[in-house]
Amino acid sequence: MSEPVRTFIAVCIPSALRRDLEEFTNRLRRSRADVKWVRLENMHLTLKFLGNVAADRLQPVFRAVERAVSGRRSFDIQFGGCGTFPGGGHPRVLWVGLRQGAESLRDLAAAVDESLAAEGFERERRPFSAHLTLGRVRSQQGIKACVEAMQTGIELEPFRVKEVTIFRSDLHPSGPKYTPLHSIQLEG
Ligand code: 2AM
Repeated sequence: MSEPVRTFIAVCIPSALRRDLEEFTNRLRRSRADVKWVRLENMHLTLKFLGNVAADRLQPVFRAVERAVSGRRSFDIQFGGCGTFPGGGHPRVLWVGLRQGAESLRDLAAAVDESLAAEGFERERRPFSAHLTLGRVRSQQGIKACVEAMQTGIELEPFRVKEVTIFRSDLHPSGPKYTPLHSIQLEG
């Protein structure tokens, strides 16, 4: 039996935008909050997290995502605004939201979830909330200043979502390594 593969499905972000996001992160870093910041190469928009998938189930995952994506058109996304999970006190996740394209992304995530559920994968129970994780809070040390710094907000150029990618995630002490396994193009 081969090792299971930690798997998730996501939209990739153009490298120029990831650089802009990193610049914003660098401003937040100055608060010296105890946050594990997402590395530039790891920034993405998650559509669905599957966790461990048996290696022989990967092909059915690819086919299910293909069915979900098939016939859907590419769409524009624009980042804007920041927030935390949970909102209010004791944030655990710091994120950038969408000012454009959130509904299209939600529809796409719902289609992917639905298609994978038909293959026997567990349905997402939480409502989809479009976000790009910038950092994960380790302790609340310095977090207030960091969240305050986030209030300046961020507004980036829009970009077109043209494909959906299935990634494997390998966890290492130095941080996760994400490897694209299969990409599926949206139409037009
Ligand atoms: P996040 O951006 O909201 O943190 C790879 O781990 C991706 O899968 C992350 O971007 C993460 O989303 C998402 N994900 C969703 N649920 C997860 C879970 N239970 N464990 C790890 N990652 C999860």
